[in-house]
Amino acid sequence: GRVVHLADYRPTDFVLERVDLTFELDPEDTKIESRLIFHRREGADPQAPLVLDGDELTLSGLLFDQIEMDADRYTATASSLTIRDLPAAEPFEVTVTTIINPTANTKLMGLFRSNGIYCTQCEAEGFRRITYFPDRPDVLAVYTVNIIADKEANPLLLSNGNFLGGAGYGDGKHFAAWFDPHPKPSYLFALVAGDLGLVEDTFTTVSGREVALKIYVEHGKEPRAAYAMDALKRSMKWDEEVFGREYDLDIFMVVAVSDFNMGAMENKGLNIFNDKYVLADPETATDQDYAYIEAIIAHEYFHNWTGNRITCRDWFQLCLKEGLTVFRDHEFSADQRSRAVKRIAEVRHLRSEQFPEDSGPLAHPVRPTKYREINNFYTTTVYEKGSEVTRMIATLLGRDGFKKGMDLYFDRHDGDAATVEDFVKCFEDANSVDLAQFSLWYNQAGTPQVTVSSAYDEKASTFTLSLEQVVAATPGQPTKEPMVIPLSFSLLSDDGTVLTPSSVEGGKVAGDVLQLVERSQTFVFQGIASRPVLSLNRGFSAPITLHYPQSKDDLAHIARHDSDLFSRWQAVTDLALPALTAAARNAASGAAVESDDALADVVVAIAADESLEPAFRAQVLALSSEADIARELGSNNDPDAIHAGRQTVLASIAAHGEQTFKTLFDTLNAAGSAYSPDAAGAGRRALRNSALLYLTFVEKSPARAAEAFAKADNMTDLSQALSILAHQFPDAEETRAALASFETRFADNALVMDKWFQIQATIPGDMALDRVNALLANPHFKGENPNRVRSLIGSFAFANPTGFNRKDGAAYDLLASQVLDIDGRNPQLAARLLTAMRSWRLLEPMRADKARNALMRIESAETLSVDVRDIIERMLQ
Ligand code: B3K
Ligand code: ZN
Repeated sequence: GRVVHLADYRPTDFVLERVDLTFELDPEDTKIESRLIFHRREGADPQAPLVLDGDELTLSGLLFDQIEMDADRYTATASSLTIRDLPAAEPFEVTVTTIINPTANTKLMGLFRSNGIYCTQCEAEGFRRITYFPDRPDVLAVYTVNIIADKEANPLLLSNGNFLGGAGYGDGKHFAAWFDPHPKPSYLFALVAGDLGLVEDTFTTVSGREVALKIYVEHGKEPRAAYAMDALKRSMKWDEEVFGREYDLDIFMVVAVSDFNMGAMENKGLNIFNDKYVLADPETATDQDYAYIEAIIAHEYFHNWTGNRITCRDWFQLCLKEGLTVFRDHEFSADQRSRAVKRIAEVRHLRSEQFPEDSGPLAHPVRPTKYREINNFYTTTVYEKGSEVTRMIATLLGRDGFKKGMDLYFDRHDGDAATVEDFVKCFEDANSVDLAQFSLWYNQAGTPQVTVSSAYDEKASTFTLSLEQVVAATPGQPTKEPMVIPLSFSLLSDDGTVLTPSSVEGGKVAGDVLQLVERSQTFVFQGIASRPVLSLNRGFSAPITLHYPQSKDDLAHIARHDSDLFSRWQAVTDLALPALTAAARNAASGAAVESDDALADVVVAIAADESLEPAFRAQVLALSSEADIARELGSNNDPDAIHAGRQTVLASIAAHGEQTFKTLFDTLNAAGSAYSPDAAGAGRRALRNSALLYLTFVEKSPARAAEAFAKADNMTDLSQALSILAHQFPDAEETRAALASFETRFADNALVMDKWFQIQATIPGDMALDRVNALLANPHFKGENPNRVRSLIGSFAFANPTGFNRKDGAAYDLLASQVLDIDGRNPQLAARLLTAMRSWRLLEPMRADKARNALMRIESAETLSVDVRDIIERMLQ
């Protein structure tokens, strides 16, 4: 539990040349023999000992150059192995033997078993749970892996790289050998053994090499891997075409397992996936599931270059691979689907997850400077804000400038363990620019607040824009420097055409992007013949909060005319937010909520506009979430009032647009046409299901949703109908019947049962806690399966604002008890669940008080993992 500081980085004293691992697999007694060849780094202290990392290990053998090592030359503890009196220059070999119990490994880090399958998770520091090793990302070596196991139980023996060969032994065992020619850090090591079904295909790379593609899933589930395979081939092609990156081994494997702490892992040549992000067919997966599978298959594949070929020098540089790779998967999905709708979804996610993190007790820079537990830094700030920072580089340098920088990065750093500075320098060198001030985005936490005012001078034909930026204090960073904020803009005339200024003074403007670089700055646009309507931060060019008081008319003008669909969506959102916050305030004070016809007009008109893609219209109809409204209100939040106010606004839009919603529901009825998971089909289903939701507000009856549930021929429609029933009519007989039929039909499908738990855990209101308690006792609930825990406890805490924030604080107590219980077996999962309460200080005082009590109960527990201790202490600071 020591704090690690970026400033303390130094290279290892010893260079690791090669690694030879032999695994003798056994469910409870797996023996690992690890032969490591080292030499002392030139210039290193000739007396320095070799210190290897361990975690819950016991040493059962140690050889030096194949001879048993003298006991006085080494010290072994559970967490380290220190070897002294080592040669000053010549290479030497250390052979370490450990014995571990994969079945007892409930942390799901290192080597563990999932449904009888042996598998590994080594990022960030799981390899040290297998054997003593220099377990840090800047130690790169070439690995040979031998796996020995019972043949009948484990016909499949997999590791990284290319298959060397295998053979049977007389005693029912067999072995396989793998060699990975690409030097890699230990966090990219993987091993899988067991009995799995296989889906095979091939991909021919741009230079004509044939790559074998293999996806391993549980027997019987092979047909559900077809979409993942398709997504993989599209990813490989896209990376060649867009980033010029070709795959570099003869084989690429994906293994799907059911017990996994995260989404997936990019191990070299052997990706291991949470099966949630591999398995899909129309009957069991929603359109959202398909979109996630496409994005995550792509993300892990793209890591082969951004993460594996070029890795991180230390874990502070995590965004170097994660932010960049998220940017790459976002661009991939944008190219495969609707770019605008994808961007809207990204921004929604950023605002609802990253903005709260960035303004709360867990705020940290995209590149942190210290950590106690690195697993707690796989955050939305490192991933999603990291991606936004990469996107801003692309916006500032333009498409060609960005490409030049990326090409230089791949060229210059292939095979390296690199830093954020290395990355930024490539863009500077390739474009002859200075990105020093821009780099503050990596180092300063907090979401910049940009306040804007504007004035038009008709006589002078000038439009004046004044901008001011402020970044609030965050933990450890009381004061901030001004950042480089690239703002894409458009000046719209009365008829919606774009006005082009003859010149601009006051700062740098390149094309349609202006750069705010000072604390406050005024831009004057010359030659503007009529009063323009300014559309600012188009496409969400900068991850900021914009305060620009625009009239309803101006927002409606943008919503009608901007050529950027994202900005049109943003304008509608800006129109709707004041209505939603007013409704929440009124609900809190008991005042009647007035309906806003102007807003309803705009929303319904967009819903009915056939010239717009259905997915976009569905995004508009979704309105801001309760969490968005809470953020807008700031502090002293009453989740019940926010919920009640939002329901009223939905009802008034529903009443206003009843005919439109009926037409949409009837005409978008896809029954009869075969289901296809493509973006267009998904968009139609999304729009139809939004129409269904609005209609239930008008009809105040579960009948239509119950009928939709009965007629649904795919999981998207089925689960949407079930959600509407459960969330709008929790006590109806139709809801009880639908939940029961869903349970009976899908009892054997864990991923679908996760949806059953999730839908019920997110039913709003005071009964939610009792429901969650009953579900915890349901025989389908499996506390050792992370997906199931997230679908019940995670959904309740993260996505049920009224139910979780009940006034008596009992739900906070439930979460506290669950966190403590889960912490005993799976600290990473426990720490992640706990972050659901990171915004507790923004609640109204009574609730905040109850939340603090629950958090203090966790803090005072006798034994806590480092993971949970780190989070709880930062949350209470
Ligand atoms: N790199 C992994 C995440 C590892 C998380 C370790 N706690 C998956 C990914 O980002 O692609
Ligand atoms: Zn990643």
